[in-house]
Amino acid sequence: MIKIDEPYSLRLGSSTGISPYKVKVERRLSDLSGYFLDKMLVQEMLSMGENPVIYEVYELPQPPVSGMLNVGSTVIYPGKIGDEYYFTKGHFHEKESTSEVYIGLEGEGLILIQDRRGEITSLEIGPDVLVYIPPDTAHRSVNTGSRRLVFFAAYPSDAGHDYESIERTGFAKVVVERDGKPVVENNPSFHE
Ligand code: S6P
Ligand code: ZN
Repeated sequence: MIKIDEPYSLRLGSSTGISPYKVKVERRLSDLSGYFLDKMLVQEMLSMGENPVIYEVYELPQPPVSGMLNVGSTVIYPGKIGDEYYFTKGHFHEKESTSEVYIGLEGEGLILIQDRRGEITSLEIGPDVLVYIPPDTAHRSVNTGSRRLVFFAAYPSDAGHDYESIERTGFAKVVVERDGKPVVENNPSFHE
């Protein structure tokens, strides 16, 4: 058993990305209904009782105290809503000075990183790739592959999550399939 404040080691990989973990969060289509471009399709799927798991987060959280780190993993399942690949909600950290590091474990995808002015960068993630997320940027992960995308994350435990700010504007880009390949396009519903 891992105890707060004491040194620990854990294992990366397997079905949950990290083991052991303490908290599991599951996000289904119904939790993300306003997020995908094709809202009609989402409503149609939900009304037919189709509510797939889009992603799961496994975490070993610490108390929200400056200097401590949370570690976790995210598993995004392969799939699309229309042409749009499955993704995470995306968030800024409430404490704007906090950054984060992701390390790819399995599968392939893109991390969208957007600053307060709406400037956006997309970076590939996959096994043995580290992605650095600077302070005060919103981040969303997208599974562009045909298998699970799994990555490890470490971030200050007092960072907090602000989902509302980025939900209001949306991300400036979307990741969609065109001719069988992932393409990053301007988001027609983005508003600054
Ligand atoms: C936490 C870190 C990740 C995400 C996870 C799910 O700061 O960035 O653990 O929480 O990838 O994404 P979201 O946007 O639903 O929290
Ligand atoms: Zn984060």
